[in-house]
Amino acid sequence: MHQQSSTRRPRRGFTLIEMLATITIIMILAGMVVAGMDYVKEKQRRSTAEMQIKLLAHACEEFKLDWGFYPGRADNTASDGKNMSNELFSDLYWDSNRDGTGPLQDTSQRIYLSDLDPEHNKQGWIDGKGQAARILDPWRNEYRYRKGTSAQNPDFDLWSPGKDGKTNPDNPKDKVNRDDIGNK
Ligand SMILES: [Ca+2]
Repeated sequence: MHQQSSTRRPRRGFTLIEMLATITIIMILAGMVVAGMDYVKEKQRRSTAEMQIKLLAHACEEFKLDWGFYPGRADNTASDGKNMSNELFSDLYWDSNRDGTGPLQDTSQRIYLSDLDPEHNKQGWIDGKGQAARILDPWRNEYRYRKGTSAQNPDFDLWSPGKDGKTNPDNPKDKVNRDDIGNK
């Protein structure tokens, strides 16, 4: 009886190899969870951008119905659409009749997209205060806008440079365009 119990090895817990294997498996599982969450977040950001572009594009069409031209000053035809989101903001929300008075003083002017109200910032897309505000995509980059500059799209182009924040509308084959959202 005594001899039998002495031949049984006492349990020593995990060996180093077992510990390493366990930790590795936990890390792989955790990595999969994080990757899965990133994937879902990215998908959400993309669909948010698609929805926001639709909102803005619709407001641009409403603006055109009233004024006969699309938002943005005609002399500004930056082909990369940079630094134009403030002009969209101004024409669609802040000062659509271009008389130099904002919505607080000028209550008679039309507001084409109330979601651009910087006070409520319903979409979380407004950067900056008052008339200097810019419109950002879900990756916190400015939406790109240009009008009447491309042969494919004679009215206007409105797009997000996507997750990489880069876009090259002059070369459709450029890799940086792959994650872009919207028309250009
Ligand atoms: Ca891009």
